[in-house]
Amino acid sequence: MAHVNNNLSRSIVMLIVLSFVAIAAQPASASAGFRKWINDFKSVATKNGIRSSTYDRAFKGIRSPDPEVLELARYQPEFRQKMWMYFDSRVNEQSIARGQDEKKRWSKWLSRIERKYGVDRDILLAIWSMETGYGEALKKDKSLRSVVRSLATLAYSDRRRRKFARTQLISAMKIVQNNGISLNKLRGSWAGAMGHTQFIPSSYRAYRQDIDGDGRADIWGSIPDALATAANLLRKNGWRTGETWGYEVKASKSASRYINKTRTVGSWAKLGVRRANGKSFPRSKQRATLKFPAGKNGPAFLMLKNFYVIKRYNNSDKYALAVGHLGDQIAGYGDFRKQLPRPYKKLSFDEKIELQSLLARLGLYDSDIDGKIGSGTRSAIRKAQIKLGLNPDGFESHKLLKKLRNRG
Ligand SMILES: [Ca+2]
Repeated sequence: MAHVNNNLSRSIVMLIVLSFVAIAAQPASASAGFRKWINDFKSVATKNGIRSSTYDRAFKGIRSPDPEVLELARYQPEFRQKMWMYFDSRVNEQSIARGQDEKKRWSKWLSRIERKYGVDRDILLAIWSMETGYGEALKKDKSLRSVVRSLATLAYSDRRRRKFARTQLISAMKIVQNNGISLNKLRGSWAGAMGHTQFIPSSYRAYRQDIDGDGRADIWGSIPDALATAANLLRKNGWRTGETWGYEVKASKSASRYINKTRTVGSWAKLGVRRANGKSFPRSKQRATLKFPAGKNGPAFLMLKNFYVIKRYNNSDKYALAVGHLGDQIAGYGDFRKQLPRPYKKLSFDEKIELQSLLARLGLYDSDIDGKIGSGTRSAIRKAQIKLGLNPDGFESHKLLKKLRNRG
């Protein structure tokens, strides 16, 4: 326990020292260098069709890099979070129920979008949920940042993303200059993703759709436009209408030797691969890849073409599987037959609410009682675990819940 506390306080001291260094080092050199960069980049932008007046307007008031952008660029949940944590926070009772509500609310538009692009409505709803929580993230103005400043920061300071950021920056200015979108809409994620379905500027320009017909492809303010734009991206990247993204399967020992290999569904079946729900495969000639996304102890899948099309949205197996799984559950199918490996048995939504309430009563937690176990709840759990003499892993468990109940 002391060991943990020592480490914690040491890292806090380090953090404080580092931020002083950063504050001391930043203003004079970094900001001046950044402003010079903005000046120099103007000629690149104008060569690429950006008018001088557009450029000046886009950069008005931007005088220093956004240090948080570089922090966020280093942390990407798709690569860092364990599978069960990633899924629990995205595919859960709330995101499924809300998806089913939104499906009713937008059913006319969704039918029209399905007809026009051939993309399944449940997948589009799942993408909307994954990207912005059905638009909820756009309401938190504090977490939205200036896309121009974010991209300029990356172009100036992040060598690995420099090329990406320069291209996106030009595209962002073209959106304002050529696509009838006002400058104040250019707010979004650290990487410049914007609107309900989180498009980076170049993808917006490539896939934008104005399905409601008001003359603007408004992924910020029009849900039909945002969903149609997402559908268009999937269609143009080869979405197969009427097909699923993949099957949960039971893989025989002999099949498991061919992990991440691709063959036809029929040939997988010959190797002893069966659907987890016992049904037969509807098409035997499709090509499919065997995956164990959470390792050999987790569920196995045969991934079809549409899985890889979803990855064009966000190039991560975790992301694509979560979209597919959430879409299936919005459509009314059940959970995976085989659970994701997790350190403790899953708490229900009501139990998560109870856990947060008990943590709040102990004075360890003062954020929303919303059943979402995020970093705030985890840090409260860690404090409670230390108090109760449990291993402070920060994970929600029935054992912890029981102990807290007994104290309350
Ligand atoms: Ca529109």
